[in-house]
Amino acid sequence: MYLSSIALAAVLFTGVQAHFQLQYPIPRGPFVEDSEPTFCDGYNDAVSNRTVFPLSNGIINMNSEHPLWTAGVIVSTFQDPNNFSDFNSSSGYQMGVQFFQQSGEGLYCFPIDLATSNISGIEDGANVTIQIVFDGGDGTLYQCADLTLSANTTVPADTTSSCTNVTSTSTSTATATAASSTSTNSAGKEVQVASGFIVGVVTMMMALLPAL
Ligand SMILES: [Cu+2]
Repeated sequence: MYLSSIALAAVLFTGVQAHFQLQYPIPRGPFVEDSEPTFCDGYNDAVSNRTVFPLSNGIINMNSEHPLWTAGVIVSTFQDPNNFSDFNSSSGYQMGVQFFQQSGEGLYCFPIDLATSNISGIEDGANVTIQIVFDGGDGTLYQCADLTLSANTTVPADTTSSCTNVTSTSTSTATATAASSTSTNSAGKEVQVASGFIVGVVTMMMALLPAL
């Protein structure tokens, strides 16, 4: 009896500790754990006080409370995207960051370069919404941030300084360039392996995104 109570408490504790929280850019509203399995963490409408966000070399900063997880970012160019289809185009979900898998709990940063995303309507001054899609093993979770893109702004210093796993966004840009070139250096090979791995993750995650 005593042991089973401990086991139940452990399960409940895990549930409370789970999920992820978007740190930067600031989400539509305060984190609501119970709503995170739904569109934009339950916040259906765009906010009026948008974050002015870098058109190029942006960063997403989030806190993962799962040890192994997959994440990606979908983008809408609607003024008030309030359902998943607003993040879609005729060719599928508009990806700001392709799905990737990562291990580790705590703060994590990853680059987002919307200028090179090939999404129609992405330009200096555009109002867009990004939705972070996350799966740490207990279902697909969502948080949104409403942005105004700017070619003349950069990620705040206090955000970049907390990104211990990301030393430079320009490094990431260089890596992406290497992936599409015929370079045969060690960095290029590493990227090619990663790309093949990501294809599998994308296939898995696309099945978890709502069909449109
Ligand atoms: Cu969770």
